Amino acid sequence: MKAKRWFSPPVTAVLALVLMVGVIFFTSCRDGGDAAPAATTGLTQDAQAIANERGLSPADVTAALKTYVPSGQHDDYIMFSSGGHAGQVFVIGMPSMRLLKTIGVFTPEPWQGWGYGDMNSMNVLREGSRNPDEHIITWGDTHHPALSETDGDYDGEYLFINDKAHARIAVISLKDFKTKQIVPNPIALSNHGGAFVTPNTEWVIEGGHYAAPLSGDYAPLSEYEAQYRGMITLWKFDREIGRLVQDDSFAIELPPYWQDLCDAGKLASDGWVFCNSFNTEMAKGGVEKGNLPFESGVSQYDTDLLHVIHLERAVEVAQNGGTVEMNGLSVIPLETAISEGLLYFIPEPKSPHGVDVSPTGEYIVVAGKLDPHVTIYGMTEIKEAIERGNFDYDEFGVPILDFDETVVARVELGLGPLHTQFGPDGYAYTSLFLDSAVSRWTLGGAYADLNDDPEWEMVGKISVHYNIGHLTVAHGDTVNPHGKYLVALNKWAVDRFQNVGPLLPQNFQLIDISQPGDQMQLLYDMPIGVGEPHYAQIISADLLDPWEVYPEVGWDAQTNTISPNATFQGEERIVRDGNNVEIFMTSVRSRFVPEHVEIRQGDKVTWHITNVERAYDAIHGIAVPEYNIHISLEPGETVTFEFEATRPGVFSYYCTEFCSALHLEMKGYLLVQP
Ligand code: RUQ
Ligand code: CUA
Repeated sequence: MKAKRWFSPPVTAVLALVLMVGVIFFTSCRDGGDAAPAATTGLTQDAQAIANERGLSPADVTAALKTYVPSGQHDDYIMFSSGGHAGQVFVIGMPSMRLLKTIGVFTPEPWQGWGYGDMNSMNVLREGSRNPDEHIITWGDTHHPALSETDGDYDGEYLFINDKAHARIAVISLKDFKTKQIVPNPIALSNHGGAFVTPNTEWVIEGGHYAAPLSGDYAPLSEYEAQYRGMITLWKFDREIGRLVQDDSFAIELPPYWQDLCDAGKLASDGWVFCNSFNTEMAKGGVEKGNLPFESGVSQYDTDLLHVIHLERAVEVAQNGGTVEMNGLSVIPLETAISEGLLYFIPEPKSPHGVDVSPTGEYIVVAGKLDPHVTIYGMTEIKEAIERGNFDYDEFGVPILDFDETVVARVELGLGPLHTQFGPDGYAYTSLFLDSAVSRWTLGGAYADLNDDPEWEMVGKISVHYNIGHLTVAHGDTVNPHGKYLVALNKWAVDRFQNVGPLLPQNFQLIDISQPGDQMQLLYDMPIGVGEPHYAQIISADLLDPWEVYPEVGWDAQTNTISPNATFQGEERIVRDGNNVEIFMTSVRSRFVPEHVEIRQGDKVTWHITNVERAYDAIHGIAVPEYNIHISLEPGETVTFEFEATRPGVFSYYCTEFCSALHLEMKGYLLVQP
């Protein structure tokens, strides 16, 4: 290992850069073309004085220069981060680390009117609830966002994310950054191995987590081995309609181990899926009864079992009727999965967490929380071992491939390795939870042409603050990693920020990984005061092509067509049919039409409102406070909400977005006669 020590350039060198930029700026801006020495010298002295006054080191100054994005300029990359048990998605610009948006997904979000009356959002939340007549679920535990891919790289069209708590997957369109669908898994209690997509997004992977009877029925823990099961679901994604289609999806029954993270194969491993598992001990807990607690019960064996799933073959089996139906979902029974040769296991180091497929698809990297190494399996070796066919079997009859025959390398990195991402230059990056560090290592044979002496070895390590979970690199899980930036998603912040009470933010740390070897520079700490984020993906901003305004006035964001309830200016009206009242309203700067809505107590009100604006950023909101209604009206959008006028009285409805100088005048009266 050639450890090159990197010395931060002295402040003067950095300031020389500032000076040069200043000279160029002044030169190009002035007619005469002659620089203004006084001004630029002044700039240098100012910057030096500021650095001195604020006690900034040369490294601080370079970090500031690398992250600062001036007003009016845009970030190069966009990070989509899970919002953890806040149930949302954060959209963050990079390298500025500015929060651009929080997308309401599983959790209602009032600014966007998500879950506060807008029938589209209410329907998504309702359909996403397992027993909607009993209760609508209004939160989720998001872990893993997955950008849609074409040919194994992000295409900027859709985002998927799992809800571990309720075994659900959500679909978000990146045309309007709105959640379009939430699907509850009909046979699972919880999920952790989702969302991950296959290289062309034909399938969205949802791996389970804690084993339970797939039927959802009761079974005592004494029948764990017989009645409890794991599962993986392959959701078919229809890109045309932008929805997961349950009728074309299927699941595979798995032994009652706890399946953990998954990843889709790509290129060399295209058509395969990999999932970790833990609790292959099938520990049942019950510390209060004198049993081993889960924490030690599930960590007794030296190895757990990497699940290697032949997706291509599973699809054939599912399409040729090799499934049974369970709660409306097609399921390939475990014995069929075994007999059809679509499920294999390989021993993997104790308590594995992340399983990550390298950009060429050749290597499958497993990090075991209780093993200081990452273990790298070769797809060529896996296929050969399956071909040879001399298997061991687990107690459910699943063939187990030999560890030594399928492992191509193990690299010692440090304590608590969790997740791995990749760079464009043969580097891999692994988060080390216990070490609070990110390690950089070389993927031996993978990039023989890029490295003189391809090795499997660690080449650098950088401390992070503190207790890193996931890490993410720009396009770092695709066939085309960009490198450049890495974000450490740290669970603990401890002393990094002002104390805001005992509940602390998490800490996203931006790290510059553009230089080789052990040169990695910490650039920025971003507190995340909503939590708790798990995984995030970083996409080049130029791949996103969202709408500025909806394509046409009267747009229904859910059907992606003109709403039958679209209302155009001059057509506003209130229609009564018995005690059903239908309102067709428009909004434009700065009025609602109509401004008086007179109804009677007991009326059932269906209220359609169209924002007829075509100007970028001309948003209106409408609040009807008595009924817990708040709607966001984006330019062109038609929204419907409903309520029953239970109480007589005078209510005002008003616009909640500061849309114009006369925004405060944008209101109306809702008069409910007794
Ligand atoms: S995760 S604990 Cu390390 Cu992806 Cu969910
Ligand atoms: Cu419209 Cu304020």
